[in-house]
Amino acid sequence: MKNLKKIMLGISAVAVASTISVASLAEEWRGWNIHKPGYPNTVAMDKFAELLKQKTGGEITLKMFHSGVLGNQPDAIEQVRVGGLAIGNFNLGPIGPMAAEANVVSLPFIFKDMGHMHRALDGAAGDKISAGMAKIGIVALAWYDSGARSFYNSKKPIMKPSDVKGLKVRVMNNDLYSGMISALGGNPSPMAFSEVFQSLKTGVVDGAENNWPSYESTGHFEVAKYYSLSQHLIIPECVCINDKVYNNLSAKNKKAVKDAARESAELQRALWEKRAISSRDKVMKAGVKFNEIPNKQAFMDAMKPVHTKYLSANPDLVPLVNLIKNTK
Ligand code: GTR
Repeated sequence: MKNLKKIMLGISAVAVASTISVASLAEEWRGWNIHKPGYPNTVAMDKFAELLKQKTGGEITLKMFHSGVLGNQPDAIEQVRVGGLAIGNFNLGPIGPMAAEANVVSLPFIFKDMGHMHRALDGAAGDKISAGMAKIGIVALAWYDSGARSFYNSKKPIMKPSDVKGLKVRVMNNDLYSGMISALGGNPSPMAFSEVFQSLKTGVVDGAENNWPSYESTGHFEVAKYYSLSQHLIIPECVCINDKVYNNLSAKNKKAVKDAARESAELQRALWEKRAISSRDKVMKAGVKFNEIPNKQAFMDAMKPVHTKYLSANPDLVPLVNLIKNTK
């Protein structure tokens, strides 16, 4: 009996020792994503997790939490900063208030189109934005697409800036967006993404702004049927990792993580292109009242004070803004 006890103790000691050694070899990360299953970002982040495991030979695994179940975006960004979460797929909009360089992408109409945004992000401006994010403890591994954001609401088509007058418009948490709505004479209402559907439905807000895929995936098109193609913001998104988690990796695993993120971004961009079209088709079929904006310059002019105010408060960002504007 005594011997059996000794044997059992021996076995459990071995078991404990092997668990410890496995645990210290393998890292298990948690990742945040706001979107639902099937959304391009969700599919791409799952692919990222799969590639990560493959490329690190199982040394790193990532458990993705989708649909915003781990909380709203500003809180999740904070969690990645402090290391409560390792990774997130974030829109640069809510990162902007924490990282000045990242905020320049939230100046309305700063990018002419998606191509311009890609060239700027993949070039010197992207490096400066990444450096700004690194200062707050976040490493941008790759950039995802998020299309162009346009206005939608439950009241009327928006054709000219004054049509926004008096409308309550939901925006993401960033003073630049509140300033943008105020500049048009509307009432900005900063609010978490998850609350927008109910707020549109009950009239807490009249409208919001987003790209086709988010307008569709959230069901906002069912409760705010006027979509007006203002395309006032083209905001990139990132696959972002906590800096300490990243910097503690071996050179080999750092490369594996970056490669996995970049490959997932290629997939995300390809899926995005298709989804932007299928989402638009779906909401049109569902009876959305769509309109183009006859004179976009009028919106650019009306939003100019947002640029002026921001750049006079942050003169050190003028060169970065010019770098973006001059990116061919
Ligand atoms: C989506 C974006 C999300 C979130 C959302 C919002 O287009 O992918 O990360 O920022 O918009 O409006 O809150």
